[in-house]
Amino acid sequence: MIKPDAVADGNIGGITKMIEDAGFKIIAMKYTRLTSELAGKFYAVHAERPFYGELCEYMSSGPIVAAILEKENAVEDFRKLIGATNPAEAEEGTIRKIYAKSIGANAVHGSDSDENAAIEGNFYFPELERF
Ligand code: 3AN
Repeated sequence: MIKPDAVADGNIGGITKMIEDAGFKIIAMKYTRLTSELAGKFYAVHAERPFYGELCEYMSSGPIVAAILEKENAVEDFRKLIGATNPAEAEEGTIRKIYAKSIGANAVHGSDSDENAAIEGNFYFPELERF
């Protein structure tokens, strides 16, 4: 996902270019906006975390871009490309180092496992049978 801060700042193109240049193939992509309720569903695994309410509010604060990406070793390589959750700790050249504003408004989301990638892909693209 390209998060609301990055979409609002006009960074869809820059982030998408970095993703493609890193060898990821975009196999589905959608510009959309979550309601707070849907954001809560997407981030249900974080329901017990202190920042959950803030996270759901933020993720529904503006449009986002959801995409399914394909690559060998995609989960690990994408997390390397996006950098640490907190942009202050993200390595030079990572998407979050370049585009993220804070630990909450951190420009992008990437799935943390193949299993969650399938669940999250299906959340946005239920019409794609392979997910
Ligand atoms: P990541 O997105 O790097 O996998 P997670 O899974 O630890 O990070 O956190 C999920 C999302 O919750 C993050 N993308 C981030 O925007 C938000 N988040 C994490 N920690 C905090 C925090 N301390 N305060 C506000 N938001 C947070």
